[in-house]
Amino acid sequence: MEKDKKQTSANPSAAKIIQWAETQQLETCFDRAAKIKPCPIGETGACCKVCHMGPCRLVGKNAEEEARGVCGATLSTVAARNLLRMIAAGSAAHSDHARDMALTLLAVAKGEAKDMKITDVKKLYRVAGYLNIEFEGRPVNDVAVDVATKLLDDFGRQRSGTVNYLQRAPKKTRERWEKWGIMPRSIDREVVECMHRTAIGVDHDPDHLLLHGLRTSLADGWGGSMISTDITDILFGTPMPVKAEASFGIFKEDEVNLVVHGHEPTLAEMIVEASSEKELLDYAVSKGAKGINIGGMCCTANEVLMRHGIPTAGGFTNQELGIMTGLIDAITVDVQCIMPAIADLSKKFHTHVITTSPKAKMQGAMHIEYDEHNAKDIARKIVRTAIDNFPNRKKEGSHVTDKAPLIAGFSHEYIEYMQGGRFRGSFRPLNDAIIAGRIRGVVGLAGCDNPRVPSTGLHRYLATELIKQDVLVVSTGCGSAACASAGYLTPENALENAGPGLKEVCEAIGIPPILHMGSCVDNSRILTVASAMAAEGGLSDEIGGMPAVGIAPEWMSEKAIAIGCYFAASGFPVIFGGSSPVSASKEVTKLMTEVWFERFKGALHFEPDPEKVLAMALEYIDNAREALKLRKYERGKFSTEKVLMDMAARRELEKAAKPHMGIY
Ligand code: NFS
Repeated sequence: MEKDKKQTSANPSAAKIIQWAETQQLETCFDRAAKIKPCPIGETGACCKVCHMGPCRLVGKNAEEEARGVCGATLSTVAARNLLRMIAAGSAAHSDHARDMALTLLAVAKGEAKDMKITDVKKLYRVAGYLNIEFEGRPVNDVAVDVATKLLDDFGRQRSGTVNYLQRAPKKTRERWEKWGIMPRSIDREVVECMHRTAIGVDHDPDHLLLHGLRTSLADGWGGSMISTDITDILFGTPMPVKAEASFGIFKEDEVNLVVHGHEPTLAEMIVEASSEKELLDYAVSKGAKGINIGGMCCTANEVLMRHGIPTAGGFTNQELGIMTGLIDAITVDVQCIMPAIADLSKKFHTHVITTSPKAKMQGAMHIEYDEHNAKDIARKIVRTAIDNFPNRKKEGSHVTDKAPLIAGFSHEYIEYMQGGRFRGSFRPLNDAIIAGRIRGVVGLAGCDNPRVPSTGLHRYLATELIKQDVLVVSTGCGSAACASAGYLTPENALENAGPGLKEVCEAIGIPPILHMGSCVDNSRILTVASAMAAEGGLSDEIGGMPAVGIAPEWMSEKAIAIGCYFAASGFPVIFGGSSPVSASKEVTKLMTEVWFERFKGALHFEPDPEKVLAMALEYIDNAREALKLRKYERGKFSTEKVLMDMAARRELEKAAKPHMGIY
């Protein structure tokens, strides 16, 4: 990472807008990133500011051995504490979002949130099954009340017990957690304990601190994030493949453009519904527009893209650039990954930035507060605000017209279904394809895009190289947006770029070689898929040891750290791009790589060189194949006995087979 060089985006449309911004003296995160060099002490984890005797900077030649804070804290204590606080913040963000989803489900089930309903009853029953809640013969809303109540217990459980969904992990994975004492008790408790342990003068043992970090991250992955994914599916539908478009060309010159940005899907869902109401469409026409065009940004985009095919303008680094098209009449934001810069920037155009969460306001933005009890009316008010602003488009922005087609919507349920149909859905074909060497392994490519690198470029590079090497890529969050804007999320990409084995698999099922699995909380879907693969047999009988790796090449958010840690604790080797926030301490680095790998078969590495990231991922995959005694991966050579089912074969099976109810 060249931290003082101005970067641009690897997406040509974005790069065009960045260039245009320069000619207009408009500042972007790319300019600010070049201007602000990261503090070299804080960047490496060597700065302690948990009390006011400092901040203490633990630097010097032998800092790890000799440097001490005023209280005597060592560098490894300081680095571990800093990481723990990142995990706490990241886990808190996902899980607070999840709490709101659980409260919404409760309100819907009790009839207090009349504009929403339970859309996917089958998913509700599946979740009730995980939670040992009786569902047969009971009114749907009663089941939903019990489900929401039981999941809400996961946030504040005070005494005995652990987070409910840990039971969905393979037994062996759970045994490792038990052995090392990292079964999370409840989400809020683990987050609070992180803050307690890292306060001045409490926990000073780096290993002990980091183990609690893993426990907290598991509360995020198998708690908050998984809860959020499930409840969002129950309320708004479990995703299945859907066609859509990505990049800045999604904005329309002759329609009202309203962007939903942030993370929580509820208001965005209401806006999508409201935007097709006749009254509002007529109102838009009365203001001279031909229609109402909803677009998404960041992870809210992924939520509505997965369920409704709403187009996405991209990930984190695109938010200012979207406004610079001059075509956005209003942009709603709720929580997380929202740059405060957009409030000022919007003043230079006609765009209204509308904050909607009671938790998050911005100076200079309009505030229309969301309330689930009155959701649709609030959504209508927002749509109306955007329509009213349509005639005010004045400043010529940087209009770009490029957009790419994509297919999204690969929920774990659909991935199971596509491998055998409604009654015989299973993970057998995927496991067999890996065993046969058609698919070398699986990589979860996720996380932010970042203005300190050619943004989205690292995602693009790794996605392309991995599929060439017959690695199936599953993506979420801004990683998905990066691949989408590049046009990679299409079955044609498999034909053109995938290695021969992966290509065959993709052709047989008709899928892209990169499967968009949703928003950042939907990384939990990857945990579910990995657990299902372990249960299916033939590979590892736990998540650890699978030929599977997690990569977040452009990470920047604390949420990414929490995700990296819950993947590592679950048994995935994880590789992050960029610099390490604990690089000052060799001891902490060793704990997170070698020691975690011994204990959990997972690790968290930081590697700035994308070529090395790729090599490391392939090495992990090949080593796992070898340890599982699978045939050595050789491009174009695989056993032919096991063939994936095509559509016709799947239909045949469906006719005869009995229903299949998986536990995952
Ligand atoms: Ni997740 Fe990164 Fe933010 Fe979503 Fe994008 S920046 S950690 S991917 S939008 S949460």
